[in-house]
Amino acid sequence: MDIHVISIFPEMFAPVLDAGIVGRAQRAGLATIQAHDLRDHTHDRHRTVDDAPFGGGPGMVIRPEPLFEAMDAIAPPPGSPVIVLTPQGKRFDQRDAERLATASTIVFICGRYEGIDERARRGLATEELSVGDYVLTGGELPTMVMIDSIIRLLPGALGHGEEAIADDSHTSGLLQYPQYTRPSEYRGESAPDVLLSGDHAAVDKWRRNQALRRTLERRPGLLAQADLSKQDLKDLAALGWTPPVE
Ligand code: 9D3
Repeated sequence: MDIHVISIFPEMFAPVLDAGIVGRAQRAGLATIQAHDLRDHTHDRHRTVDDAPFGGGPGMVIRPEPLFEAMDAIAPPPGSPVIVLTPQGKRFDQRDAERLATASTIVFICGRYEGIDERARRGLATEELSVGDYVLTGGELPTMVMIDSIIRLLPGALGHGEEAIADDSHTSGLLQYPQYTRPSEYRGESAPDVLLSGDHAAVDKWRRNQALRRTLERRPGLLAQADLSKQDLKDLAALGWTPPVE
């Protein structure tokens, strides 16, 4: 997979993306990540990428020319996802990560200021994505969030111990159950006996029930989409939950 990023802060990316699993995936040849400096696609002495909004108002808007010229230089294969990061975008989720993990080339265009010129957005973007309803200073961190979630899905990106953890599907849309490790008692608090019992069926049952309780408490909206068994529905009913009617 070849990932291109267009940004006025291209130096932000390597320190984050050269570390950990994503760094290892790059070194293994599973993905390349190139951060392009938008200012390299300007023609004036001051390398100006932005200008005041037509019609007035606060802030600055990224001019279309450097964006189009940066895209001409990258020349992604036709049909490649070209993602503009913007607070107005669709909220990125795991399904987007799974879909984008099948692309061969992806371009991320990081907005700053009040956004990018509408003609660049319409002319270049195949989609617009956000990471959530909070205000950041630009699209660089959202881009890194998305790259991280996409690259870990590439075959071979996770080590053997990590593969099982990557099978997020078996948790089927519920929050994770609580985890414990040694020591079995710490500062007066014991790990649940069932986890030390060696009874794998009992452990599975306890974990599933804990996942259901946590999801109900913290993210009840997830339950409507979750893959729930008859037993799950019984357990949830015991906790006072009833399936929403469409
Ligand atoms: C103060 C400026 N705001 C006026 C209504 C709009 C605005 C423009 C640009 C707010 C933030 C930004 C910079 N953010 C992003 O480019 C961004 C972002 C975000 O802020 N939150 C969540 N996801 C994303 S993706 C890109």
